[in-house]
Amino acid sequence: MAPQPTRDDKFTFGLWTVGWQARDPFGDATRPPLDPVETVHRLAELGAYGVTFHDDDLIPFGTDAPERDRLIARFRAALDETGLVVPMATTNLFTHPVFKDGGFTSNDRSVRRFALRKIIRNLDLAAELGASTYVFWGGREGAEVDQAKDIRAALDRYREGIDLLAGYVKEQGYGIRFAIEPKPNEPRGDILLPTVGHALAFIAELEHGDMVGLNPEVGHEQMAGLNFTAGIAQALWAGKLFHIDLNGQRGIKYDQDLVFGHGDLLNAFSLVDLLENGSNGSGAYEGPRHFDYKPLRTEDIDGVWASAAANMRTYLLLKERAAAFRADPEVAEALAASGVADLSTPTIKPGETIADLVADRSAFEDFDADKTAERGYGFVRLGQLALEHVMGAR
Ligand code: GLT
Ligand code: MN
Ligand code: MN
Repeated sequence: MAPQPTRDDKFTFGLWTVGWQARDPFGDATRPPLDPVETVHRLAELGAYGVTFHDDDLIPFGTDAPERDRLIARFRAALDETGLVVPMATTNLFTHPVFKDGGFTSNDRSVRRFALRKIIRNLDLAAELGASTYVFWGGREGAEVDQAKDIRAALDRYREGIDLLAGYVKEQGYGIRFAIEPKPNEPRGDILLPTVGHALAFIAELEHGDMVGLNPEVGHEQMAGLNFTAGIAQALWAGKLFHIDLNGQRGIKYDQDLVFGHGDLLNAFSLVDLLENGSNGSGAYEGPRHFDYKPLRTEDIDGVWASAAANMRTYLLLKERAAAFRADPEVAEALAASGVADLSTPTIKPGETIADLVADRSAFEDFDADKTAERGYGFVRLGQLALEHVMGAR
């Protein structure tokens, strides 16, 4: 029986995902534009929970005020009719040529001031529409030439901008938190805050770091050759997984934005297992499951909606597989044999001091390193059990 998505699954999509007309650096659009109102209706029919947008996805750059109001009103009406929510919004600081050297970190101060104003306007709209997360993806914040960008000054300006906006959100009393989305490169040769780790370190330097977390994307970490599930685990550990962009990527190459699971399927499995079962059998992440993918350029409009459904179906199938994995007694036995739960025991006993440790002969003088090294950890067995569950062989 095919799992059917429901609102409770909290699946969300960006207007720019299904709405991507498939223009790429080598070719023209292969699909007509999609009306955001139609997108809302189609996503609702497919069982999605919400929709997200950049300012310019909803209101084309340069639209005058009355037309802006009209576009917002009809979008709002579609949300009301369908019950879809807007849990997240973001700013387009990358399409217009004015942002060719970045928004927050352009060498041109007037561009930086314009970027802040553009964000503030859309933050107000995001709050009006009830969004609780505001994403910052800095695709143009970077450089190709080492001498062209003073990275430390750029980070100063990035911090200045994020702190200024965070202060504004607090002042206005908006129930919004910020989520920074790392990416190593593309469109810039090198992008600032390239990975989850860099972004976490940046957040630690902020004045308003308490309301700033992450929106990691599967493909972006994988473009850097990193393990996405491990990165998500560290974001959770830091209390900073505010949002997530799910998609697929096949190795270190350009950003593919494939359907979720259409890449490293085993890592997608461990990711869903972590999100759904990560905290002692209950979910480690309660936020939206946001798909940030691009329907392949080869697809027509039917293929677009089929690919949207595929993201949700893959997630639900992996969720089923993860539940089966966790319920399998052989898995429980293999986990125990591997000592996975033993890592939760603190290395130092309660009340033990460093002097006690130094006095403990069994920890060093009498410790038989060679004997202890004979232990096999059985990790391959665990990996094989995971793989067999993914394949539906167990
Ligand atoms: C852009 C990018 C995505 C970001 C979006 C948010 S825009 O499509 O490729 O990864 O999440 O700005
Ligand atoms: Mn991407
Ligand atoms: Mn993304």
